[in-house]
This record gives sequence, structure tokens and C-alpha cells, in this order.
Amino acid sequence: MAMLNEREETLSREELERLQSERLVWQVKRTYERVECFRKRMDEAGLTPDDIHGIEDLHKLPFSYKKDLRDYYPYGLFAEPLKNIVRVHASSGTTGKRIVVGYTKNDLDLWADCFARMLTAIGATDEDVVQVSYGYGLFTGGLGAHDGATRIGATVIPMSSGNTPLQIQNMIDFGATILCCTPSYALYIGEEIERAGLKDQLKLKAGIFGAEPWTENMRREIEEKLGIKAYDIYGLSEILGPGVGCECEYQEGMHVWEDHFIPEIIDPDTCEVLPKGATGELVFTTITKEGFPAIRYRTRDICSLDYTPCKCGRTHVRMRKPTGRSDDMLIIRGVNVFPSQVEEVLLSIGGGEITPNYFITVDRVDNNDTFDLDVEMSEAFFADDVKSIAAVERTIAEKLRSALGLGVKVHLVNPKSIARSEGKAKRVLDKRKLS
Ligand code: DLL
Repeated sequence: MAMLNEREETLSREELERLQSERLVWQVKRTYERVECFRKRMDEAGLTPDDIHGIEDLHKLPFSYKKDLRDYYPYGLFAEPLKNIVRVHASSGTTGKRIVVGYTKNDLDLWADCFARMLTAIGATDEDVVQVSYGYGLFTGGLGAHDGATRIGATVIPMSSGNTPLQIQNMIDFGATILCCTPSYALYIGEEIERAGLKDQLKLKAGIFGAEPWTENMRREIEEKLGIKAYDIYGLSEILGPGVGCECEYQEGMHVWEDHFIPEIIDPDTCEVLPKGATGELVFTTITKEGFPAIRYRTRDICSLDYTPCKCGRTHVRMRKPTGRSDDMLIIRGVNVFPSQVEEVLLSIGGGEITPNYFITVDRVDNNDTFDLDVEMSEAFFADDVKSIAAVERTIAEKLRSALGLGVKVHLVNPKSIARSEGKAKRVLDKRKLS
């Protein structure tokens, strides 16, 4: 298959490391001069940019965290004045405020290239019709895929997510050949198509699915239901959005575009860098991004890196499918959810009807994620007024919908009926079988 940036995608390891070293030195210097949080951490570690000569010094640099985005909300981590930022995106933080990231024009170009490299890697061209069914808006999925498909000159159908009957109708009428959405939504669309007996009217040949963990079994099911090849794509808002890592035609791990991002695997407890091939937490340093540079950003995603050569000829390392997280973030219907966000909403509800004791149960029924929340009512409310339970449940569900952007089934339960634990409270049961 063709490559979008053949020279960059096939650099030898030495050339790649030389380029990474140059770019890292540039990024560290610039971020030190422009971003207070990074400068403070470097100062605390007794480091200056002059101590960083290349990738051999990467391990000396301080880590950065999701929490930093909250502490410097909204723009405090940007390395460019707002007049040079042409777009912002946002994603869930651990509490009420979303985390905000910003892009310069060059950043948007680099993002479009990263996504377009993948499209090219799976054989897409300007003849293709790309249906983008990731959500458009603050989420990076929709616009990320949109710009990538535009970059290769494909015809974009900017559907956004939802309204499945229209998705299917447009897919057929407009002759979509490539579908971009979350894997769980792809499976759902596939089921609906199967139910309606419309599979033979599809022109689809491939799908680009990511934003949440998925299994090889799901891949086979999607491929079978839609009659396509299903490819995995990885990314996160803090580093870029979709396109940090992308599968090629061989579907044996996602190439991380190492001319833009340096990946490391660390032990999440000791923070030691682990040897090549080991499984641990993925950490990224962006070496070309201008607006929102990230130095040794702790993704909390658990996976491993494969440095063996790929049959496609690309030299960039491949990340294995993330198998879990080192924090408590859940991804429900493609939306990132932290239990602390739920807790914050419960605490914000006055009136004395409920307590902040809750339990989240996540499951997958008919390929759709379900999200159930048990909340203990207060003794006073229980004794007084059992009739208005439904109204309180509705209020909680509405507040959660506006805080998380997700529908939640809320169940008020009797006082003291949620098990107390002696150690760290266990507040989540994820019944989805993802490994
Ligand atoms: O989910 C970006 C994206 C959009 C990627 C569309 C792929 C396709 P966030 O909302 O910031 O960004 O969520 C990032 O989602 O840290 C992972 O935990 C998870 N994630 C993303 N892609 C995958 C994947 C987008 N292919 C968080 N497999 C990340 C497993 C994934 N988990």
C-alpha cells in the first residue's frame, strides 16, 4: 500500500532517533520558556533545558498529568498566545471542569497528516467516501477524522454520531466506502443493518474505529456484520486526538508516529522506564506540537510497544491494544467518565433526599454500553416520602446528563444498602468482557 509521507514513515531507527533528539531539545527549551507549570517542575528537579541533549536524557524530564490541565484551566498550559490558537477541543477531567487543549494552524496540519497517514496506509484515496460518525464538537473524534479525510481528498460525509437510521440511509445512498466511529457504535450499526437485511446494499470496505478499548472478537464481529476490514486507531486529546497510533493494512499493532510523538512505557507505581517490549503505562512526549506541548504525559493507558519490523515497511514502533488503565477512568459509549464526576454531581444536589453513597454498574447489552447508578437515599427521605423517588431519580439523571453528556439509569436504593468497604471504596463494577 502507498504511504502518505514515505520518507518520514520509513526513516531508519538511527535517523528517527536523531530527528527525535533535535526536536526534543527544541520542544523542551520552548516549553521551559513559555509554560510556567513545566518550568517550575524543571526547576524543582534542578534541571535546565541545557541538561537535555537528546532522547538519551528523556528519562530525566518531569512527568505531566491530567490534573495539570485542571490546575491551569483553561489556557495556562498553552505555549502560544491565544491569537495563534485556531481551535480548542475538550474532554472529561476527573471532576466538573473539562480539560481544554489548543491547536495552532501547524498543529491542525500535523493532525490531519497523522490521520491521513492511516487512511493511506489502509489503501484509501481521493476516490473514497468517508462517513465520519464520531461526534463532532469538543470531542476530537469527528473533526480529527474529518480533517484527515479531507487531507487525502476523499469525499467526507460529516454525520457526527447518533440517528442510526439516517446513518444507514446515508451510508447506502451516498456510497460510503469507509466508516469512522467507535467500535461499539460500528457493531450497533452492523446489527441494525443485519436486522434490516441491507448488507448487500453497502459499498463499505473499511472502518477506522477507536476512542475506546475493543477486542479481537469485536473486530471479527464488526468485520462480519459490515463486510469490511476493521482497523484500530488510538489517540487522546492531550496529545493530539485520533491518530497518535494507527494500524496499517497488517493490523498487527498501531504505528505510533514517532517523528511527532515519543512513547515510553513506565511502571505506573515506581515510574521507572521499563525495558523494550514490557507492558506498563504509556507516556508520551510531543516533539512538534506548538499550541499544547506535552512532556512525558502520563496517559494512564496500559499497553506494550513492539519495536520489531512491520511487514508494511514502516519503521515506527507499534503499540499493542491498550488493555486497561492505571486510573479509574471508564469509557462508556465512547465518553470518558470518572467516578469522581458522578460523586461531584451527587454532592451538588441539595434537598437532603440522597447521600453521596453510590455504586456504578457498567455492562454491554446488545452491543450497547449500559450505565446504571445506585444512589442511597437519606434516612429522612426514606421515612418520609417514598412516593417522590422517581422525581429525585429524574433530577439526578438530568444533572448527570448535562455534566457527562451521557444517559444514566438512576436507581434510588435504601439507606445503608450499598456495601461499605474497609479500605478504598469500591464504587464501580464493569461487567463488560474486554480482554
Ligand atoms: O478518544 C481520541 C480518539 C477519537 C481516538 C477517535 C480514536 C478515535 P479522548 O476523548 O481524550 O480522545 O480519550 C482518550 O480514550 O487515553 C484511551 O484510554 C482511550 N482510547 C482512545 N483510543 C483507543 C483505542 C479520544 N483505540 C482515551 N483503544 C485514551 C483503546 C482507546 N482505548
